[in-house]
Amino acid sequence: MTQPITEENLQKTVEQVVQSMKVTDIHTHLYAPVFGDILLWGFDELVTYHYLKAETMRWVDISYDQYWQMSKVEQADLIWQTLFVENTPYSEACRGVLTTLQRLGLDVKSRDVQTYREYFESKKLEDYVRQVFDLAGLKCAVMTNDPFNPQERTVWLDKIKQAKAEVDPRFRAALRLDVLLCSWEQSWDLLRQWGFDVTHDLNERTIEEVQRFLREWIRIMDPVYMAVSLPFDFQLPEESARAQLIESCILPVSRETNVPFALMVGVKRQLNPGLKDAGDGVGKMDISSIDYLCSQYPHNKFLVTLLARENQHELAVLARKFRNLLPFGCWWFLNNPSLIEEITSMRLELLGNSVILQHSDARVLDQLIYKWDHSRKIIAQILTRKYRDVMATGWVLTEAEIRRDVEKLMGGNLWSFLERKL
Ligand code: RAT
Ligand code: ZN
Repeated sequence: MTQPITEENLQKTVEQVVQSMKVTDIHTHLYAPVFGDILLWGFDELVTYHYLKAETMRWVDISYDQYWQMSKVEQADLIWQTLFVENTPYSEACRGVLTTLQRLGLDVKSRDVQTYREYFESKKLEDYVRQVFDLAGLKCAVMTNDPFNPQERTVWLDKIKQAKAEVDPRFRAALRLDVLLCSWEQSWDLLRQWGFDVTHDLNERTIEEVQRFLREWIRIMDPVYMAVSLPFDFQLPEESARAQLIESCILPVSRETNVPFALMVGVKRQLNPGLKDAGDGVGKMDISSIDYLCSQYPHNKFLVTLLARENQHELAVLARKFRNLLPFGCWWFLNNPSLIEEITSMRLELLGNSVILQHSDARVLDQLIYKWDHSRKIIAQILTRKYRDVMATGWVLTEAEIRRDVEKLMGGNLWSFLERKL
């Protein structure tokens, strides 16, 4: 273990370390089994992933409405026929389905959808979660928890809070605040119905009460962070309810409770509403809003991922300036091999080890398998190149040092960021 790494064993060692590292997946849309059927899994869910719906709708000659009227199984059959039978499935989302089936031990060349369905039907969810976590090499997955979602709320308030039950420790919460921040027109009234003394006008009392709402949900969920997905035209400072809620409510509570604020910026919401959950696009954001947050709130911690490729370099440069900013992952449309390669290389060159390289964004449990499989391969290749360059100077490395680096890059930095005093 402390033997120096040689030119000959470098690649193999890095691959082994990256392959075997148990990761913290900092952003997913998965749920612990206690949440019931909002945890998606199985063949039909895999194949009807919204990334694949968008790809299918480029080919088929049916209206969006006709598509949405189909049952889940019919949708899956159409997607399979269109993308896997009539075309070669090499888009990243298609290949992901194949990697998943293969790693589960299914015969991909049979193209036998019936057998695939039967395989999942024979599974018990509890065992299957364990199997997927093992195959994906996960220590824990951070969920996306919306206190405004009625189904989720009920589980938190009835099952977890009342029974004083622990959420499955493999799943950690993230308090997602899109509804509070981006739909104040509706959310203030819901808060009022839930007993918070708020008005539409963001006066002093309302601000105190929104803070109380946040503290209460932090107590209930014990989240790793509070998060919001923001549109590409997000600006701060600005005269809007959203900006005021961030500065007057989120940031003070985030600082006081040491629950960082995660900003995911760059969506063009519902660019094509006919596609529903597959209808969002991407736009370049003005990074000066993140400058503003990091410099004006030096005692707050920010986790940031941006959706536009064009924003990636300036985000890495900004992180060099502010230790309260931790960039993470290659998000959504960036979670493709060519872009992971580019963004990850650049981040390592500008930030060394002080970044979280990847998250899965899995919406379907089984996707953990392929998302981490594909990312690990690219991360190992890039790190091998980086270590080779360092070794070319005469620098000597050990396996323990490689393990230390990879642990930080694949989630460890999240936990040290949470504990760090600023
Ligand atoms: O990647 C996705 O599945 C997107 O639809 C979004 O959920 C995005 O990741 C988000 O968290 O808003
Ligand atoms: Zn997401």
